[in-house]
Amino acid sequence: PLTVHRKDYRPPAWLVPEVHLTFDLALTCTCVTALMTVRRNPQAAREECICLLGDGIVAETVMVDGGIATGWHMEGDDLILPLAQDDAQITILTRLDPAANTQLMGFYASQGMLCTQCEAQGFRRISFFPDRPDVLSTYTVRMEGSAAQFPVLLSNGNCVQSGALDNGRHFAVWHDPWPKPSYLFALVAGRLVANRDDFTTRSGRKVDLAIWVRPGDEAGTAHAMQSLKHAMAWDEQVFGREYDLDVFNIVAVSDFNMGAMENKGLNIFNTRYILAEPDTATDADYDAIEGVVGHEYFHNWSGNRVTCRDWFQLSLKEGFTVLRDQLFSAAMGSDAVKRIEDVRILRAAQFPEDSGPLAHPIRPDSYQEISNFYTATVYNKGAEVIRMMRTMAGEDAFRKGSDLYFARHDGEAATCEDFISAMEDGAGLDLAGFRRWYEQSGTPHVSMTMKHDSSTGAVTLTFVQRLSASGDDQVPRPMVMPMKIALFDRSDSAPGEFRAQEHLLILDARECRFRFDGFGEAPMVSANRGFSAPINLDIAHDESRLQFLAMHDDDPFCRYEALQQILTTEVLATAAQGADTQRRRAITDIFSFTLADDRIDDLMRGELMTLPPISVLIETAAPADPVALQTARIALQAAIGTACADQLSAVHTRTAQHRYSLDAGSRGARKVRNHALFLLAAADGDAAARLAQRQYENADNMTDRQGALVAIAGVQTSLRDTLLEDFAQRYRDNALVIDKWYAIQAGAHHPHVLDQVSKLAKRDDFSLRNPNRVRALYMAMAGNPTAFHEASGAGYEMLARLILALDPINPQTAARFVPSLGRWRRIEPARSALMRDALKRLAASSYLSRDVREQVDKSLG
Ligand code: B3K
Ligand code: ZN
Repeated sequence: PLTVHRKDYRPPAWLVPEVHLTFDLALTCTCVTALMTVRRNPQAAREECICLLGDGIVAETVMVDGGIATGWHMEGDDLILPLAQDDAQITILTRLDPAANTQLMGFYASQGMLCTQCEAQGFRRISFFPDRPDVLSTYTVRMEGSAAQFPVLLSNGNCVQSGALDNGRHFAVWHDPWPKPSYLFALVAGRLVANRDDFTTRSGRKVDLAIWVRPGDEAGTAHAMQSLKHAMAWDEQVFGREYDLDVFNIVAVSDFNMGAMENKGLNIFNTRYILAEPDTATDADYDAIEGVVGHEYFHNWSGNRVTCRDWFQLSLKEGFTVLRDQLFSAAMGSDAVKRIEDVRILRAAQFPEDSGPLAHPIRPDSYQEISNFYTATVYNKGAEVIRMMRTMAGEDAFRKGSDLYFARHDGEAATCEDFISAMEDGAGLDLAGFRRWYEQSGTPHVSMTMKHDSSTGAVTLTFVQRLSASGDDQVPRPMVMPMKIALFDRSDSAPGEFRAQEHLLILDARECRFRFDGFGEAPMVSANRGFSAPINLDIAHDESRLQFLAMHDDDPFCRYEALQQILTTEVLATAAQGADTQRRRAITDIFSFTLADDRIDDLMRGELMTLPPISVLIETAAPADPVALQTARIALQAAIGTACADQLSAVHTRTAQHRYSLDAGSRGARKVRNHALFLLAAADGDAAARLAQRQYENADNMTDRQGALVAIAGVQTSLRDTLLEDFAQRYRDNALVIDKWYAIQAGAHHPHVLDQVSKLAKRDDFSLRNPNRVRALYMAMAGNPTAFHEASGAGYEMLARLILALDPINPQTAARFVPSLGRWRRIEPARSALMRDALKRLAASSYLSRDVREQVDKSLG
């Protein structure tokens, strides 16, 4: 397989300032005519031919400057065309069958509508083109087709012309004045209805907003529209970024490989990140919609106005845009809870990636298939790296840096290095050593020790980094990172009134030492506050320090973190050598304290009632017995549920009074209510099943109803089948809710879960062609230790069979399932061998896509 290397980047030999596309639309045969104005790039080495990249398409006609072209040839999928002059007009005709496009890349059909997905390399499945992000063109797109079948015709930019044609046909012409790379091209045609609104930018531009959905889905678009308007206002206030077209369209599509796509002026979304009503969407769904709508909107500047020079720079737009959406969601809701959620995702998804065979720097050095690099590392660790710059610079200086970046590179295809330089110049930072974060993979390990001298009152903190070598030079070098700490003086705090001054330390060497004076007694250290650095921080284990912080740290993240550490230690110890009553007692005391603590709101309380995710436990225990960890985790829930039964029941009763709304109080109530139910269910399944049934039946919203169903799905009771069946009937017409129904069953701790997954896969409403449905069933299965890590290896086998069946249909989505098997190094020997066997069987398959091949080879390697 061909490996692409970052160091091989060369500027494009030919530029394409202008593109005119004509689409003659039909579900099984769409005719595309591409007219490109091309020009030699004076900045690049001279090439006699232009290389027009293709993927699975055939050129029916090739013309140059109005005449039939001769002398062109194919090299694999690509069209090589000799050009004598410095300028030319190239016309190429291709014919596509969108209904047969099951990969959902390029131009495809979904439920009777036609749409595109071009990032990263889908445009070359539509037309031959220098399909690379550093070739920027202005696009004019003409679509024509049956007015009955495709009443709505959309593309990027503004609609400049439209009208009726003969034979029930019509047309529309769209023009996007902003030069863009081909990956941002989009087209949608179909029977759609719009929720319309408008937004006036701060300089007075009135923007028409529309969210397009299938008829009947309009009512579900209100929250997405609100989120969009909030995002537009927030980006003006916080980043000084204004929208730059007169229309902004969003279309929701049921068959989509990822969450959404930021095409210029025409975002295309997975329906699951648009549609929400109280009866069908949970509070978490509402939050995800706000986050993704914001994310795609923010790309208009971080991604579209300033785009990427090449795909190695992906984190330039993704890391930055994730940070922007995180800050936006924090501003719209709870700062504290948002930070905790973001770190939990990082730990659960990115840390395992970074310690495994698929680890890569946020700016990778090579790839075989770029689709495999839309990872938690590029996105979430990328966001953490830019967040560190912000922490070191401070908010105001960071804003100066981002302003300079946008001003310097507007209209350009930039690099991560450009971003770092703009931050240095604009924010006044020296990021020389910090650049290592872009070069080095792996989660840094830092250990901290404290010394206290009672005669002088001096406290010394020493931070030591464990260094690893990687990259070109193989010289181990330290990472530079901001470390926020606070020291709590044990002697001078009144109960409930613990306050300490926060310090921002910069760690920039293998070993760093800091001295603080004035402590008669050894203080308690709260370190890496707000998770200021995305690292593993080891501090000599001290129960009393952790217990204190878990109840009193005024940094919400550190309070959560202290409790997570206590719980993790307990689960690991129980899995290895059984429960210990004294440790248990300390934990249930903290839970009891937390349930009664009126200094925090319910949203925060809900975080503190959450046990560490199983993937974090596996990562920490390595080599792990996932089933033993799962059993120990449930046993701990049961112990908490038993010890705190009265308080938990009281919480469950108290929160039943809340009326449904989306405000923090009401959401918080639902959150603690579900967590109370989960803990009670672990303790006493039968009693909790009756409680869950009542919650299910009285629910007037999906958070309550789904919570009840999740609780009961883990209990062996006849009520389980009754409620699951009721849910399926109640929501049979709503695909997104039926996805939840699949996921709840596949994710349940239940002895026959694998049989149930097999049965679900045979249902009529299960299809390998719908990524949401496939993910609902199999991602839930792969994340459920009871199913995936079943001792016989049947779970691994099931996933391998899925990958083989899905690969010829949708390689991008198939490849996403490989990393679960790739975790074998972290698992105990017997299962580890079975996981490797499954990978080996995949590797031996006669047909594998480039997507799956790369992930399988690397996972074994
Ligand atoms: N930029 C798109 C991701 C496209 C992935 C294609 N394999 C979504 C986003 O991050 O906003
Ligand atoms: Zn993005």
